[in-house]
Amino acid sequence: WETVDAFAFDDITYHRGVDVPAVRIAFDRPEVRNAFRPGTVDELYTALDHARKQASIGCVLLTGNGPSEKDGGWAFCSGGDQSVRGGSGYEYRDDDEAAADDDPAVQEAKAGRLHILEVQRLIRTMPKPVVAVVPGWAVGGGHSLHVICDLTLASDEHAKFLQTDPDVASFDGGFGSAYLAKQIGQKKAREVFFRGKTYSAEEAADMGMVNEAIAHEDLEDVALEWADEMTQKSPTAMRMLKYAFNATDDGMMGQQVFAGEATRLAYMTDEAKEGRDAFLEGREPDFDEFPWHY
Ligand code: 1HA
Repeated sequence: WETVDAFAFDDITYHRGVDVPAVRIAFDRPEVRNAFRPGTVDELYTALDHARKQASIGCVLLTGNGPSEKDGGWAFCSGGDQSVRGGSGYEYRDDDEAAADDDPAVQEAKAGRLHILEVQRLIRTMPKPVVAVVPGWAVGGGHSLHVICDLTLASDEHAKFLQTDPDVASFDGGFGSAYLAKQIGQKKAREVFFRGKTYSAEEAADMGMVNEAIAHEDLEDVALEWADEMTQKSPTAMRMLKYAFNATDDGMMGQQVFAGEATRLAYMTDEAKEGRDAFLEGREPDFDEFPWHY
């Protein structure tokens, strides 16, 4: 990996593969089990959006750095940082970088943040696979993040999957719960939230929310191998497949995202060029040479 120099992040790290056209984005707050505060979410969004826009990048690995220097614990992400949870969401406090915003109106709008949901939507709609690489705890909003990723690989030794949302009076009523039910079934998804039991990587794989449990020391290498495989495939086919998998669960937005790519493909045809050229040349379009395919 090499560092992506364009950014100076505090709460995450961002690397680009040297041999594989993938990026590695990692939560970097291991002392709090990689909990996210508003600035963490801002940085995560920036890095994901940057990765989304790189034509040379075909895969994103999302993970958590560790272990904690305090107690050796590993984490993917433990969800929202409860120490900065205010009356209506998570708040910029102390040294949280993104607090620096002079416009009072914007400051007010940013008072209580739940914008990890914007990150979820970005992961969902970015035209390349995002793999959750889970080296330890995936808890609360961190659990929901792994759920929304296209694939999940987890450490067979340290990964633990836990939903604490109702313990801390929070609830992800979108992808974190309802989409989880599509992955593991209604009974199991309700158990995950209603009981708050901790599941191992093996159990999570058996349930269908983890693709594979991997030996801890091999986790990142295997993730890179999967990225290597996926990035050798046709970018257009991969993009269309991701959006096809999403479409039935994403309503009109799912149709819009899928159809947008169909439009892009249609724009590449001579038929579309004739439509454009006729307008620009101020004449009627002539589509006679283009058959009504069936
Ligand atoms: O549900 C949502 C949302 C829903 C809709 C829209 C937006 C949402 C945004 C966020 C969320 C949520 O994420 S709600 C759920 C919030 N997260 C939690 O309830 C998890 C809280 N943490 C734990 O349950 C445990 O810490 C753990 C299972 C992750 C790990 O346990 P372990 O290994 O026993 O470690 P522990 O000693 O508890 O934690 C190590 C340190 O990390 C502690 O700090 P220390 O005593 O060393 O100073 C602990 O306080 C800190 N820490 C862990 N998780 C968090 C945290 N600090 C702040 N926030 C955390 N989430």
